Amino acid sequence: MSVERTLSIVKPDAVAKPGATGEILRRFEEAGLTIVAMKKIHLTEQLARGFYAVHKERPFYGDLVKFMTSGPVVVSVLEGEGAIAKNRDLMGPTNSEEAPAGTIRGDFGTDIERNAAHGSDAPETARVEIAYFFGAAEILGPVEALA
Ligand code: 3AN
Repeated sequence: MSVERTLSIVKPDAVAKPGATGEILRRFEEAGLTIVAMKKIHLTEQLARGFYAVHKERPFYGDLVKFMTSGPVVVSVLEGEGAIAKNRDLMGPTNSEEAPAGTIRGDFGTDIERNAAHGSDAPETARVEIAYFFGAAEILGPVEALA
């Protein structure tokens, strides 16, 4: 396995629960993932539509955009060995109704839409999603990389 970076979003439903953001970030760190970039933002409709553009023909697209713009989110870049799979294991299955207790989606989500967290599903999507939210200078790396 190699060191990877993945994009994480703590979604509006989880951010709205007191203590949930901190607990989710704690789980990432406990699993050996390092937060190399992070910000709390309220997505505009345009940003949310663009992020989920692959789903634009799906029937749930409009509701998903509405949900993702309903409150602030915490977007971060997680780095570590096998970070993409590790993050997805911590999140659990997409549908919170099917996610076991102890997973992020099981503990903090409600259903398939309000599912507490997003994580990139592959190296290529991780690259695209990280670049969607963060410029190179906003991601922790060797100082020389910024020179
Ligand atoms: P994942 O985030 O687990 O990779 P995707 O990429 O299939 O799941 O779906 C992206 C997001 O779209 C999900 N996180 C979920 O919020 C939403 N979504 C997926 N399928 C549905 C559905 N059938 N109804 C409502 N929302 C959905």
